[in-house]
Amino acid sequence: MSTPSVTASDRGFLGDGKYPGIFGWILSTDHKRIGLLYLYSTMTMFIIGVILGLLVRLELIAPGKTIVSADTYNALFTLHGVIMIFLFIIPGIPAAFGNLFLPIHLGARDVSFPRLNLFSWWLYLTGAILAVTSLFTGGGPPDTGWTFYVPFSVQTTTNVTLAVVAVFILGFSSILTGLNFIVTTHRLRAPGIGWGRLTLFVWTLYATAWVQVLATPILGITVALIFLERVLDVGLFDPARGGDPIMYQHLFWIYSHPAVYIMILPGMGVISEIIPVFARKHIFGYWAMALSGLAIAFAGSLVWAHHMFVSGMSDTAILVFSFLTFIVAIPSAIKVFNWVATLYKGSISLEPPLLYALSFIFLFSIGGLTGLILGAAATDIHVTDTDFVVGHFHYVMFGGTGMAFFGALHYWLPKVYGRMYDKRVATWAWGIIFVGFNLLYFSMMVLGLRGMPRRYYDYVPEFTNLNVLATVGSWILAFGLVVMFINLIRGMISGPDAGMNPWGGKTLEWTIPSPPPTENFAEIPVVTTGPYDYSDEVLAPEARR
Ligand code: HEM
Ligand SMILES: [Cu+2]
Repeated sequence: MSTPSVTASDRGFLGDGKYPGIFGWILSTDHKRIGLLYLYSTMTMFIIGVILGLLVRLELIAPGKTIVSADTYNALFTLHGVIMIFLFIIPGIPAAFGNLFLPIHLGARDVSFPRLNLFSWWLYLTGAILAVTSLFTGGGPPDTGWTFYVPFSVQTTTNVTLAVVAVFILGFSSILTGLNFIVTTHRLRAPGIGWGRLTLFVWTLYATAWVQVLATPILGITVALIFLERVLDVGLFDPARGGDPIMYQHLFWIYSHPAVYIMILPGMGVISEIIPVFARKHIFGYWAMALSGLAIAFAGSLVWAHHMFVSGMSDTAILVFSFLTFIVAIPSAIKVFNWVATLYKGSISLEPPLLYALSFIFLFSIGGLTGLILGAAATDIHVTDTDFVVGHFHYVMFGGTGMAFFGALHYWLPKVYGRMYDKRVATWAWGIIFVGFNLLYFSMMVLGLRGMPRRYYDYVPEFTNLNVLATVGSWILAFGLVVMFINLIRGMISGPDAGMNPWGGKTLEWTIPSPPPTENFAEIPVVTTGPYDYSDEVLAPEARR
């Protein structure tokens, strides 16, 4: 393969927009520019979310009032949750990195519907703006928790009405992106890319897209019902008028549990890209990896009521949902096993992307195993609505998807910008994040086991020590994040030339210049090997840099 060399002045898709200045971005239909729009917007939301999380933690450093009133506290954790879930973690990997790399992995020039793709971003932006507007308008920031449970969400005077409209719009953005990815994967694969040669990142995006398309409408309906209740007072969830509040919880979790897989599957895809590259080995069990993603998406759609073991359900229902929950652990464990098996006897280079991938495996496994404790009704009833749950889902969402997101930043940004960050600083930042993370969320899990309830403003003095530890952990974590971001931003602005293939990857993005040209490929590639074929490289360690 020829190696077109890239000069620093050749900015590829970053250089030539169709329109001048900012319009070349916000009106661009280039999947890479849209991917970057998503990246910038989801990162902004992440930073806002982190600040809110830090405030929640600061309030909890001591019993009683520390910095805010009880009502403000309720708003803080609600906004933290809403922003992190709907504006960061759900769109994060698929919309940002999926847009950037799905077409390239398929050997295509763009997604199937580029204008629809741009429209999805505009919907996202509209939803984000409305969500932020809901803080300052109506009765002020929503205080229901990100789950919007009835009856409180239809009674509170805070601006839930606007917040659910925002979520409704964000849902459409998610559905349209999903549709686009499904069609693109079916229709735009380059010659030679059969289903057995898709990258695992594409496989997980594909599985995710189906969940987005099938489950998100249910969320749309659910929040639309809250809107109806608040505006027209229909009584759908009011037992006195023949309604049912439990019905709301079913509707909410029929979407929101599968949404957990919308969050985690693309993260698993990222990890499956990183590990073979830095272990210099073919991924272990390609088909098991590809199909376990679909299995997770399918089985994960059947387990929603494990969030409702204490809400009032028949014993039979509890048993069935508990059993189904354990089933999901199987394909998840297959993935963990295969990653480890890929690393086994690999020629491992501990570069920053791999460090994040390793911490993903470790933290996601803790998240998954504590999930089993919550999936068993007997133990769940003991720890439900405690900080144990909060610790658990941060291990999965932040320790899992968040770490995958950071891994993706370190793996792919050199491709996107053509520049390299300082790897030593990146390694330090990773270490600081890892320590802070565990201090914060492990303390919260222990607190939960001891009975510290979730979403509580005040607590008994016995819980003080662990709460201080968790809050100090949040500062260490935040410090690590700042170092990581500054290092990445500096690297992308003024770092050294990264070259076409800094990691020695085998997937298609590493065969084109960095940054990629607007059309990706001068000629549509003809693919003759699988994406993780390292058989030719056993004797060429210099290719690793
Ligand atoms: C520095 C980063 C973070 C800190 C300090 C933090 C802290 C917290 C704390 C203390 C709570 C519990 C609030 C309470 O129950 O009283 C919480 C809840 C929550 N966090 Fe985080 N978190 C962080 C990052 C994240 C990330 C990355 C995500 C998503 C991937 C996330 C999603 C959530 C959700 C969904 C809730 C539940 C909100 C609710 O109960 O309605 N957090 N967070
Ligand atoms: Cu669930």
